[in-house]
Amino acid sequence: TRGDGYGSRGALIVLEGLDRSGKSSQCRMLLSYLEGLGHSAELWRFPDRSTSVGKMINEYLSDKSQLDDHTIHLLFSANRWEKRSLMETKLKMGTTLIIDRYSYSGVVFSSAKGLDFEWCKTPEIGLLAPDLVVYLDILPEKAAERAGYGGERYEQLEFQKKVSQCYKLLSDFSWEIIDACQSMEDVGKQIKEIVLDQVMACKKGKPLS
Ligand code: T5A
Ligand code: NA
Repeated sequence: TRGDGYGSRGALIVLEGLDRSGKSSQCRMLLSYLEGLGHSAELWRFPDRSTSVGKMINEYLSDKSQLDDHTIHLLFSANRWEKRSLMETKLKMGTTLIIDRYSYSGVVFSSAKGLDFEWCKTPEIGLLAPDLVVYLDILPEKAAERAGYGGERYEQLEFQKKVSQCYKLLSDFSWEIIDACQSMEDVGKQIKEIVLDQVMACKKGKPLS
């Protein structure tokens, strides 16, 4: 179905941030908000641990396997590539996709390990560009106080400090930076307004790139 019949499409919305910044919680709230307004929407996340590539990533993140830094970087990217055509189909059908992490996570986590910044970007070229990137901004020390921290490979304070610096290098004026230390409800309120603007702009024919 094509919504209003004029080629209206869904919006590609990406949430980024440090581990435990609140992305998953906000993505869920956003999904029910958009659905409540009658928009077609889905929640996706990367890594998508359900695919065969995703299973390798999951083993790596849970310290059950060791991989060369370049190898795991390319697997994270491959995990996005295997969903690319479905992503395009859904958007063109009019479904808004809310994505918990995307290429930006791929670049910042690997460059925080010391891999070349430009090299890290290369395998992402050709993936769909988001209509909006929302960055949940939190100090690494604050994120570390939240429940469940420390369970996976990258959840270490010193490393997350480097990740935070890499996000600052990568971000640009188009990102919406939200203070993630506010209550979940206040963070949610700010995100909803900005996202709804994008959803409406895409319905009116904003091109996909
Ligand atoms: N990675 C990922 C790469 O290296 N390369 C890549 O290409 C990609 C895609 C897994 C790891 O993989 C790396 C990055 C990651 O290290 P993940 O599965 O997305 O990525 O893991 P996390 O980001 O760690 O996901 P989390 O679920 O742990 O964190 P979220 O989603 O940011 O936070 P959330 O919503 O689960 O909340 C965490 C806790 O904080 C509370 C929640 O209740 C929960 O307990 N909370 C708040 N508390 C107070 N105030 C608020 N405003 C709160 N919001 C949430
Ligand atoms: Na995690």
